[in-house]
Amino acid sequence: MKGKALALAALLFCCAFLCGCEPKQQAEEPALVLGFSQLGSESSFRIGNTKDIEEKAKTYGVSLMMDNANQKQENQINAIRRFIAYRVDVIAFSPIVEEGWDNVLNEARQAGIPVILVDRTIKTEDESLYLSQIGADFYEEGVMAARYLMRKADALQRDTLHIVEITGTENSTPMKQRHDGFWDTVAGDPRMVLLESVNGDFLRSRGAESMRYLLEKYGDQIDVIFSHNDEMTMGALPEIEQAGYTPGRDMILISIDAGQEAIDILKAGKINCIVECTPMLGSLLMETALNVKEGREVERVIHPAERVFSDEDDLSALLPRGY
Ligand code: GYE
Repeated sequence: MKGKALALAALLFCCAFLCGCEPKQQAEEPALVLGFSQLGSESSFRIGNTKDIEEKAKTYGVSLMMDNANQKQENQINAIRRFIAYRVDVIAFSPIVEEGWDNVLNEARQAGIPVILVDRTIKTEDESLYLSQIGADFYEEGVMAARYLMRKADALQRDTLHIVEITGTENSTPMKQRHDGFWDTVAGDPRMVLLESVNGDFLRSRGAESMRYLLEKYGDQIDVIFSHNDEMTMGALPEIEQAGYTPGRDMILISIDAGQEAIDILKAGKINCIVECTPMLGSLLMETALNVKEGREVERVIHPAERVFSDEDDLSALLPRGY
């Protein structure tokens, strides 16, 4: 026993000695320092997007400075200024609204720091203020939602469908483009009649409020609810049920994002169609930022592939959504 203990002690001593003699491992230099201003945490899309960017930064050896602006443009501008002061290699941000970025982006340019837009885009006189936009084709999402509704109208043999729309954040890219894509597509179809479009700011609470207002005003005139994201749809659902209607049957619900919670409700028959908007943009962002740092050309607009999930599909084998 004593012999064994001695042998073990000797072994431990040797190990400690050998480790001590080994050159200390240098802390690895990050591949790049990336400042990212996230716009907030308003939805499962946003939370999934933040998580994916954090995870992919680790995978790609990128040192990430992440700031959450809590739904305020002013906070995003301050974060971008901090990234400039810190002299990060690349700045990325998800602009909450489209306008009002030129000053701060000019400051980034003067400091020689390249900028990438994630998810949403901006309006600017000077397109060279950012190198690339990585995000969904929101116009196409609106088109896909409208095409589903036209197929549904055919299937139900309806002459008229009265539609209410609950839109996302005013002046944000997804709000504008989803609206345009949808209404441009149904424009030539006389069955599609807009009752009213209200703003729900992409929030569950505002989705509920909007739905209450619409139900009080239009009641059973409402045939279709086109909601610009899952969060607002899920806010609207209990209101519809409390008003005595069966969502998915008495009223057609169309949503966007396709996070797990909404997909489960679609499978249960209370949502009819969800257009995918994937928040998994982390890998594309890391690859683009690394290319930018190396001075390689990058694509101006990068859209992830997206699809539609609806009551037309068999979704039993669908993999977990991850957000
Ligand atoms: O659809 C919504 C989120 O900008 C695409 O923002 C994104 C939208 C997404 O809050 O849920």
